[in-house]
Amino acid sequence: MKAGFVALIGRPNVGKSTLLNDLVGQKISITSRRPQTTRHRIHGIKTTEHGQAVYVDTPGMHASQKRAMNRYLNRAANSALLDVDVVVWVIDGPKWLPEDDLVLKRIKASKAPVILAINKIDRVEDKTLLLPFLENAAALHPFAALIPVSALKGFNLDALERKIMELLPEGEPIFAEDQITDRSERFLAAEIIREKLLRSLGQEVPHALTVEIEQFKTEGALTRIGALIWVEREGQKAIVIGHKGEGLKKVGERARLDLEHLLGGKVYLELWVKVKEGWSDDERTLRSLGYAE
Ligand SMILES: Nc1nc2c(ncn2[C@@H]2O[C@H](COP(=O)(O)OP(=O)(O)O)[C@@H](O)[C@H]2O)c(=O)[nH]1
Ligand SMILES: [Mg+2]
Repeated sequence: MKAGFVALIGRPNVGKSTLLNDLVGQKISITSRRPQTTRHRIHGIKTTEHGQAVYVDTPGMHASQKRAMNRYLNRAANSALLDVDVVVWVIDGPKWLPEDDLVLKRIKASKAPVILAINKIDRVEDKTLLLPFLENAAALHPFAALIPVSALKGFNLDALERKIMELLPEGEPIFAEDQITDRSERFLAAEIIREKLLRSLGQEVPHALTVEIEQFKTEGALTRIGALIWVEREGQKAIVIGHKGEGLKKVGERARLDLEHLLGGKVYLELWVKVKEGWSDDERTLRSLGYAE
């Protein structure tokens, strides 16, 4: 049997979390086009007859270190590289940005074998572009493999999984065989609410937003969840709530459906929006809101 940790790393928005959910076969990590969708390291566990792969989803590596939140995100991403057996570096098709160079530097410092996963291949219309790109990429690092995939369409993931299994060390399963994540239902609930917010809001609010679960109570088949949505300014609060409360209502409805699916029962969800100025640039507040290693 094989067993070990597999880090999914790369710059923001390349599809790391989509890939994690696909590999595990269940939605564990939230996804959106917005920056900072993934803010935590999240384990997704996949056990098969060949062994157990513990995938570690990470925040995107990015250049900005300005705010405390950005520093936290980079720490969480970088430290994931330290103790893993295999690294899957995800890139966005043949689209190379300066932040990919930053990731390259980081993987050079890691001792684990690296698979380059060229994702979003469904978007590459002219496949002849791919070959010269792969040749150039192969020269950057002694990769264990270069594998074109589409996390969204589920294309070529079996090849990726096979290569990962091959590279994992021999060992006994690390987690119980039926466990699929290391995160609590409470954590997943906060994330689901944040995903619905990210997907319904414009460009400006995502960085300023976090969700704190205040109440999580199971009463038979019903779960009562009360959550605080923290933003940084009054204007953002108005945007989240929306005209006559419609914005918040939609977010609540969408989140409730996902939560009922996750928990397998009825959910009673209450959301409040509150302002805490500068929460994302204050180390202590960040820790109190769960942004701690
Ligand atoms: N077309 C296409 N879009 C994808 C693919 N994988 C992910 N995406 C989209 O890319 C965006 C970012 O995905 P996400 O998994 O959150 O990226 P992350 O920031 O690297 O975790 C989302 O809108 C996904 O639906 C893919 O294979 N093809
Ligand atoms: Mg992500």
